[in-house]
Amino acid sequence: FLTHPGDLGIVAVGFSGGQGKPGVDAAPAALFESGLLDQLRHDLGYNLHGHDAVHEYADLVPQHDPPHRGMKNPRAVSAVTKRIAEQVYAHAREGRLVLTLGGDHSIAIGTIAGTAKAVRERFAGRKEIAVIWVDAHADINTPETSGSGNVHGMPVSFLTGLARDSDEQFFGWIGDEHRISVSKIVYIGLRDVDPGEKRILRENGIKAFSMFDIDRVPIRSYGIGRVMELALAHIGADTPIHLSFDVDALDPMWAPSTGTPVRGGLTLREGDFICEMVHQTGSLVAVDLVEVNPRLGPAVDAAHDTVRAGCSLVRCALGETLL
Ligand code: NNH
Ligand code: MN
Ligand code: MN
Ligand code: MN
Repeated sequence: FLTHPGDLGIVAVGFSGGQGKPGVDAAPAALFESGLLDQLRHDLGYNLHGHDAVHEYADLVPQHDPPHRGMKNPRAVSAVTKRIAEQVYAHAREGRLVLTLGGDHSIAIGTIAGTAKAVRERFAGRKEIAVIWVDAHADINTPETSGSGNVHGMPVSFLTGLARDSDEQFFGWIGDEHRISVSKIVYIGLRDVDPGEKRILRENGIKAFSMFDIDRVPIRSYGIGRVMELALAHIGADTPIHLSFDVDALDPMWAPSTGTPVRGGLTLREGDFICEMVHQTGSLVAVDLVEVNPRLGPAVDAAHDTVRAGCSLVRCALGETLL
């Protein structure tokens, strides 16, 4: 799918408006400071594009942004994700693999909208992307089922059309060309899913592998290897893949510095393995790494550990650890 597989478009998003905790906007700079760009350039040999700026989108964030249908910062998140969709689309249209560094997970509204549109155009509507969503959470609340009003818990409902708004300034800009079908999403790592989200997953027959499925206890669980086989089989060969990785999928032991840590998660090795398996398909078109918050965490090393884990996931998704 990639016309230039060695070319990597980078979108660094310093935005935190999809949730309430400041600091997640500082993740791209922290990842850069820890040497991620040099690793991608020198160790992995990518030609980087767009890596010199961390975007803050200050011009798109209004002074006054009262809730709409219970969503917090709705105008800001809508406008910023619309811009991100354009940025990701511009890279993908050039045949580049696209790496987006968040920022909170609301930004996936933009990244996935951008790749979905680029892939549809490239294949004249004959191909659709699949999305592998690695997360402790399903992020498929509608504005109406959400208990928090945080848009980072809603991106999948807007991307699938389960949530819609006709007003341009409240995600009305999302068109059919940006959407993905519910049959093309696979979740991995779920362990904190809201009641309304469970109903949405069930009613739409959405493929999801929870921590139970990944468990190492060989009862009715599969283990991560079998889960990845099943996940990729569900997507099918020759399908462009967008990997959206929320660092809170990892156990807080590995990634403590994140807004909503949930114990009982993936080991770093399992996270890396997911990324390696996806890389190995040769079908990867875009990767998001989100919810690293270097300002949070219990201990002094927490932020450092989380940033390092994030770098490791990205390098694995981009092929470093495969011989
Ligand atoms: N499900 C909750 C909500 O809708 C929490 C979402 N938090 C996340 N998602 N970090 O990945 O607000
Ligand atoms: Mn998430
Ligand atoms: Mn999450
Ligand atoms: Mn490779």
